[in-house]
Amino acid sequence: MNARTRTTLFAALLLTGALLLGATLAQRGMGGAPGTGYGGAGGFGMMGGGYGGAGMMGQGYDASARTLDFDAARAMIQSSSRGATIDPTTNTVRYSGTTVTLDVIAVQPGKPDTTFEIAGLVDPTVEIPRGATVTLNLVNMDYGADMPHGLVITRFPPPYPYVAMPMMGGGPSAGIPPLVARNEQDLQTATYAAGSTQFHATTPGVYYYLCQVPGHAQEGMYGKLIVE
Ligand SMILES: [Cu+2]
Repeated sequence: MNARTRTTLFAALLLTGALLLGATLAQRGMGGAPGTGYGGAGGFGMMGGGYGGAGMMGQGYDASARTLDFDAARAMIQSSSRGATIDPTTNTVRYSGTTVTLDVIAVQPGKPDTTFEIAGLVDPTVEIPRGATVTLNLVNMDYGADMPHGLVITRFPPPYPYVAMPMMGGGPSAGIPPLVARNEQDLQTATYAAGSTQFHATTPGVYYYLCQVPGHAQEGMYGKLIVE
């Protein structure tokens, strides 16, 4: 970890702490499991204050965290294609129906650094039908103490500055706070932090999903999300 990455991590911790202020929602499924999030007991925050913006997509502020083993993380890579129409040419993943499960991998092994993978595509455009209830799952498969990754959905378009969050005006509509990197280099024996949240895609339009860890969205860790 060099000085810059240490600074990045520290900034991420500060950011996460700030987001926890005012978070009062009951926590769900977060009781223990060291290493699944920041701050230990009670530390894996709800989206409360900082995320309670305009509610453009409604009810996206609750999140829960858990730890997956390699098989479970791999199963999530596989399930990320389920129910989706995948177009590698346009780098688009389209979902249909009223219930959508959106499985997102942060830095899937074998893919580029500082990216999201959905259905095998890197930072794809995601299309979701209007009115769908979306379960958003994120697993961080990256390695390195300086490699937490989270995900927020916002109207705010790229390019993103080093610290993207304050630029978002009314705030993100949904998201998952940063998840720690996997705990060891060996993929088979490592454990992986995962988080989930639900939101309703109530308002059509163009949104963006991005990693809120400082520097990551600036480096390109984002994609477009269209509610049709
Ligand atoms: Cu990130």
